[in-house]
Amino acid sequence: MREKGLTEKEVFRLLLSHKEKDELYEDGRILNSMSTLPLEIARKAHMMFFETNLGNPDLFPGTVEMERDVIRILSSLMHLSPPNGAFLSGGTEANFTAAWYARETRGRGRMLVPQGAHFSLRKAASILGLEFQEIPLAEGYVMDVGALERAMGDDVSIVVAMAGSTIFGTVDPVGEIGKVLEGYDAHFHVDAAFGGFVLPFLEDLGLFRGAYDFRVKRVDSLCLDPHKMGMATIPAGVLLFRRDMMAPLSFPSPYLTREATPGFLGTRASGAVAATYAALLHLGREGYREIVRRCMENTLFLKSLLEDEFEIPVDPVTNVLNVRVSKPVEYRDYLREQEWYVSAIREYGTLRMVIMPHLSEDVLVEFSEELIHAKRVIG
Ligand code: 0PR
Repeated sequence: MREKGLTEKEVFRLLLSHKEKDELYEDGRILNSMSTLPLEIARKAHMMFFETNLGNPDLFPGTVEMERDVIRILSSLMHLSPPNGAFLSGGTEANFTAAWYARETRGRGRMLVPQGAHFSLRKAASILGLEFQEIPLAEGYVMDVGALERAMGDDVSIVVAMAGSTIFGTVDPVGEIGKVLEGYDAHFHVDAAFGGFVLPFLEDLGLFRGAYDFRVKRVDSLCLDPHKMGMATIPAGVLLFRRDMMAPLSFPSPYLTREATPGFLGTRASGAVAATYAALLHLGREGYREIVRRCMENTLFLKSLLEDEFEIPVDPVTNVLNVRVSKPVEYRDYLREQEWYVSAIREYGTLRMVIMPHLSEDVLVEFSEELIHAKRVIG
């Protein structure tokens, strides 16, 4: 550490030099991210509450109220009544918390997830000492319910279904999975980190049918991320649950005014809670619907630009598009040299593009030309 501090001007010059190296969502060349430029009002709300600590709720009852409102609004969006949940830092912490609860209540059994489920689940299983087991996918890249049925047993602690999967954006048959689980005690968690802020609005638009949330009675918990399609700031994840899950995950905190503190984190950032609150109130259902409509239109537009040149393994269900390529990593690296960012999915031999709100039609045309050019170069 330097002995004498720098002036504000000097520090900002350094900050700027780092910022200049970063990519900007605004430039529209980021197609590998599930986060986007937050709403302006979310950014402002975040700044208003950046020093508030939700780990010390007695000092910040106003922030606690906001958190409760967010849980109430999102519970209603996911058909959970009465409202019940926790504001966390993202999908990783939410998936971990669901698995943690399962282990505390069901013991150290197996965790069953569909193949290609987000790696945060494998991480949670590793930390918690659960046996991680992948269930193969059926047609349409969703969990094979028959295979799940064969894999089930009384030693399963938790089953996870995806509603908007990371790789394909697909939605597992949550209702059918719920039926399979009826005879078992396993915890049933839905990872809607990405799809939670997409599917309700696709339903409004008549573009998606099927239950993925608490309308399925067997669903115990579900997570959705305001810092993905929720247009809020990072770090924002929400875990909703039918029965209180935090009680078994609470630990004595005698020197605080509360006797027990729930969940994994201690000091908890509140800026993203305020940002989520602001985004939800400002956009309303109509605002989110318009954002999702545009993302979905853009996804189908990009598909139309690419489908003559590339095989499309699955018709986009949400705003995620995969195209089959000969060498995914080479394609990704080639595109990165041209400052286009996509994900290489080695297991399935595809490139994945997430069509977030920061992407425009013009940019997608430019991108498709570059990708088709890559095919000429790489083959
Ligand atoms: N569940 C699902 C379905 C996800 O897609 C993700 C993240 C998570 C859980 C974990 O959420 P947090 O990252 O908020 O904890 N999906 C993104 C992805 O893997 C996150 C991401 C994006 C990671 C870009 C790396 C990256 O370069 O695509």
